[in-house]
Amino acid sequence: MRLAAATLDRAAPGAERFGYDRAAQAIGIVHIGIGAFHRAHQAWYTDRAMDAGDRDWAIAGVSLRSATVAGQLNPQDGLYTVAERSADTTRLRVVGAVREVVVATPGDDRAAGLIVAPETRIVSFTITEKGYARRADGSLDGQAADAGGSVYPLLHAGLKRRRDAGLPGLTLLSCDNLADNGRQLERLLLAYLDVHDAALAGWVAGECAFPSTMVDRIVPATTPADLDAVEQQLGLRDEGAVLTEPFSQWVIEDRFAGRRPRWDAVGAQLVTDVVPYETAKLRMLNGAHSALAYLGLERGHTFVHEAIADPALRALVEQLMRGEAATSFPPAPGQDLAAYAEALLARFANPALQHRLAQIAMDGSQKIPNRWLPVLSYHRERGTRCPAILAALGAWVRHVRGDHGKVDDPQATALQAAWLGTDMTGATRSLFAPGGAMSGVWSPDGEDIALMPGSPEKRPLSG
Ligand code: CS2
Repeated sequence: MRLAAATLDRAAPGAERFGYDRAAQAIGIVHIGIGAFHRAHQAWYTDRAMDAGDRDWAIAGVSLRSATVAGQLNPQDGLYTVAERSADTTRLRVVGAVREVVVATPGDDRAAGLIVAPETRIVSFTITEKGYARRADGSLDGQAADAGGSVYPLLHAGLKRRRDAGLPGLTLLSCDNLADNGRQLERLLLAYLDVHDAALAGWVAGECAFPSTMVDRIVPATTPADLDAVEQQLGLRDEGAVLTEPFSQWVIEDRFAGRRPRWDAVGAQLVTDVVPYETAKLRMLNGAHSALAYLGLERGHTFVHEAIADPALRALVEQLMRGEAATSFPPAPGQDLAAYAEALLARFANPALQHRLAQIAMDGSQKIPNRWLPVLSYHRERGTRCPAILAALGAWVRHVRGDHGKVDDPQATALQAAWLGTDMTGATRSLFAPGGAMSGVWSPDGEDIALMPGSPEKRPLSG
């Protein structure tokens, strides 16, 4: 029997669930990119905020490309389970915050209609790094921004109708792993509107707010075996279940255009400056993740917990986090980066998560400029080297050649072209050269390249 409003009473009594009246809640949030991460993170916070008495923050999810999540959640009345897995237990919570999922297809204006609804106060985003249609140097890629599945035409249509209806502006809340994600979304959206509708750009700049956020929860892609395990424990079939770790963190810049949910009542941190948290997270957690992905795949590992148990990789990740990333920015008062590194190592070691390195290895061209390159550039200016990040960069350059199968990256063709008729050194140079897939960002020089393990053999580390 499938999870849905009518069957919820049959869920196993051990599963936690919301206690508020779902039908009485207005939709206050439109979330674009309703993948597993949103369901295990922002929707989970919102659900608990409504449980704590906050009202009218039901979420309408929007998918920009695929109908998969709509097919999972709509037959279940939006209900799904978050399964928190540690080494010895799995804790379930059925989340009621999501009302419906709409697929934004050309010619169907339901998604824009959600943005125009007067009760909508927040439009939030988990569209992944590549969803922002940025070139490597951070500027808007106009062609990608106009392509099918892009978020920008939808925002254009929805915000224009909102302004024309005389409704107040919105908070546009980026929840993706980009440095200063709020400012980036604002800059990119205004660049898009400047070309298409300059008057609307003025209205958006004046009436909308773009807080930055740091989001953190490890959410591996759900597998069929995970769905079976949740079914066993819940007593109902849930096609939309998501698996995650017990840990979760959300730091939000308190700069909203109107009212906001009381996410701070359920553990989120509302702060005036997100940057130190976001920088630590991107450079230490995500930077270590990407290093584990490319180096771990080369060493024959499949999962994060296996890679971090490999002594050579463990030592490299400690050097990357503590010696290179943590020394590359000023921490906020009271921010303990040594303890943060320790906690990250423990999270990576969680064997119950089965977090695939291949999932993290995707879209490297979009991730590396936030995770590794600012650290390398910081240390180069001071004349210090980053052997761990350079080793990881070497593994990434080999990865884009296709060493681990098809390269899953919006720049795959350009990345692979860098390898045509050349070796590791030549490929690295041409990736970062003007016109290369990574041009316009920090680029390694001869000395850096010399430090990148250059041989094409599969096991470049000792140990
Ligand atoms: C990972 C992130 O796939 C990746 O690139 O590094 O999804 C990571 O698991 C999350 O940012 C953790 O909060």
